Amino acid sequence: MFIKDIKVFVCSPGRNFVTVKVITDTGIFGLGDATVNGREMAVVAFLQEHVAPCLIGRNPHDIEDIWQYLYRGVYWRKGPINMAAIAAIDMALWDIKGKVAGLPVYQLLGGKSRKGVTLYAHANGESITDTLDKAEALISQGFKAIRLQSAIPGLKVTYGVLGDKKDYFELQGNRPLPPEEDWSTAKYFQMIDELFKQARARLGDEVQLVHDVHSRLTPIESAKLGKMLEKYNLLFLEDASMAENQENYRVIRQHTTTPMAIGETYNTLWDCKDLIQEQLIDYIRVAATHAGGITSLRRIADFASIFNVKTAPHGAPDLSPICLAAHMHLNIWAPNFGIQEFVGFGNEQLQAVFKHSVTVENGMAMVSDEPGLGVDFDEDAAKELPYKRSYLPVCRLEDGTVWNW
Ligand code: GCO
Ligand code: MG
Repeated sequence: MFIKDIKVFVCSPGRNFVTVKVITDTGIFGLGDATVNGREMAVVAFLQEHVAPCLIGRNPHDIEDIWQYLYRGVYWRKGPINMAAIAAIDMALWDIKGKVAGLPVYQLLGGKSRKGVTLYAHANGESITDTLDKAEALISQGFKAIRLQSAIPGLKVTYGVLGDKKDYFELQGNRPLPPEEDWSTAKYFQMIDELFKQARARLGDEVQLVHDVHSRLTPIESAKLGKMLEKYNLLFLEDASMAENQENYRVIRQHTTTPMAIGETYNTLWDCKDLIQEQLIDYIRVAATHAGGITSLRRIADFASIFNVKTAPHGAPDLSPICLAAHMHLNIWAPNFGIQEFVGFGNEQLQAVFKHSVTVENGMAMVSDEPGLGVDFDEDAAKELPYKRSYLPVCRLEDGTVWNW
């Protein structure tokens, strides 16, 4: 069996997605997600020009050797574009191996460690009341864990709060240049305690609560926030501060017992090695698409398990259903799985392009027993929805200084 062709597609069913199809001489193919939001065409060119030519003729079963060839074998390691390309090839090869074996990928990883995959859903509101109305609706659908984001009074836009007018799955702004958003730490601190105070009063103590700070705070501000929210017993605070300098989390950890989660922008184990090894975080949120695929995420999960760090894979709408499928197989296997972020299955266009076999009931997702990853990609439907240039927003403080988005 050998790799005969590698096709790269970019389509926009509401948002841009980069999809890789690895085709073998037997006709069996595998699919991978290589989407890097706002940098899609860089991954397409990288895959077509620099990765695909090296793999034609190779045995698709050599997943580990191909991973090492593309990572260790290359002088230019790491980086989001490189690792997304490696990730997509890796997912596609696991998909092929499963299809050849007639087994779902989780069986190749070692089988199930649990019945189903617990999800956290998003409640995003224009006000605290609006956010909690949405949270109540999700709880009544069976969700046991909810991420709360509420608009910050006095700011034009708040991360994660799109209102009812916009579809979360649609292009962020759909503008040919990056939209701008504003930020004020002082205004945020005026809102955040009240959000969780009212949340516990209305939703009770049982529901698990999560909040994404989206890296807007300095380490000492994160420490203050964690301490302030301790009484509301969060499952975790996500991306409280940037951790390009992993030492930052030592400052946070010295002051608060609120659990910390980070990792959605990380590309390798090296980006989170110290955070895990020194037990500065509680959940590692790396995504298969952005951190080197199933081979790499399996390694990160195993490393994290030694230090009591759980996995909580990124599940934003800019990861394609192929990535969600890869996460599902990892989640059902990983002994140290924590929780999966979940924003729904997207609009009709998205579901027409990507066919998946994940089901959700009572806040829990089930992985199907289809061989491989259990996803399919409709090339014709994708062709009807061409790529549109789009950017994530840029953030500025109120005095105009560029800040972390
Ligand atoms: C999340 C993320 C996303 C990101 C998006 C950027 O926790 O779901 O923070 O909302 O902002 O994936 O590409
Ligand atoms: Mg996040």
